[in-house]
Amino acid sequence: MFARELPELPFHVWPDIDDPQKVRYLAAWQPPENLSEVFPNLEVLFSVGAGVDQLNIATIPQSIRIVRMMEPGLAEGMMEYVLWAVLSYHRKMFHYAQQQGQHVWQGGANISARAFRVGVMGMGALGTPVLEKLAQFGYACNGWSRSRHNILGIKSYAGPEELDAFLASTDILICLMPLTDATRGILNRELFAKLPKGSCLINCGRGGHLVQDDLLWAFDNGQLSQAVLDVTDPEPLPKEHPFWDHPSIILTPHVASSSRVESGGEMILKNITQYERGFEMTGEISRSLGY
Ligand code: NDP
Ligand code: OXD
Repeated sequence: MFARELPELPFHVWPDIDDPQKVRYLAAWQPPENLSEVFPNLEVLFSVGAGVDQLNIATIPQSIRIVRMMEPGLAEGMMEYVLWAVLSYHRKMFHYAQQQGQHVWQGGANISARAFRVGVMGMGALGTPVLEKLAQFGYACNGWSRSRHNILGIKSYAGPEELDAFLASTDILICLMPLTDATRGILNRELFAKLPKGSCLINCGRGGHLVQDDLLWAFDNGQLSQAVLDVTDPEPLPKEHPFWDHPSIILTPHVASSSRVESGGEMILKNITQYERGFEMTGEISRSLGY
């Protein structure tokens, strides 16, 4: 793709990088810690994922711009995953899968999607299309983020002062925030206690958002009835970890979404072109906010 679209820009795949002094752009998940020693003339670091929490931003020289992945394939995958999890909870599919294991045939009522209030923490490149998709399916949708967002049909809550009101009107809580100093451990006992009793948690953000013991507390106290965790800390969890066999936890191995090769490559190409023309790049992070 690079050879076709930007033939004047030599493209190398690690570790076959030719002269590291000539490297101006790097696309990576976890680049080497001593980035500026390895690539002294690096100008832009592209994270191949949406998140940048895998980078040690403080050690990356200020002169290097950091750009995360924002591409339609990531959003599409996330919409599919969250829709699957919300529909499965609403239509009791996790419960029926357990029943099948016990050879039990016992149906339940047909409850409207409108009866479920879905709250998405993080109304960004992924949270917004997820909210829009869920609203199409009839769920009552709310979002919470640092700043207010105007999305048709979605109630937007903003900042710490509106978090309690958001939680009080959420039956299914979805975490789609970046992991930063401000959000680490945000899914904790205090937060769970503010949700209606028996709520469901879907964590597609990062394992570091969740305080694991507090999740077990929330089940023991009936505060939560179900969790779907696509991310854990560490990944994978140790074999003896209680989450593996917990009847109310569904674990998936960090597969909610990922960057797609074609559309992700196109995004990096487009950003390099923008950068070389002196324009803004899509997905450049704020170093002070950490996302
Ligand atoms: P964005 O940066 O586009 O959106 C982040 C959202 O979180 C924004 O709405 C932002 O608010 C909000 N936010 C950030 N900090 C806070 C805070 N302290 N309080 C309240 N809201 C906050 O990110 P993406 O949507 O692209 O991705 C989100 C995350 O999803 C990634 O960082 C990654 O961790 C995770 N992810 C997981 C995947 C998986 O497979 N499980 C795949 C891809 C991503 P505001 O709008 O006001 O800035
Ligand atoms: C990402 C991820 O951040 O896959 O893109 O988790």
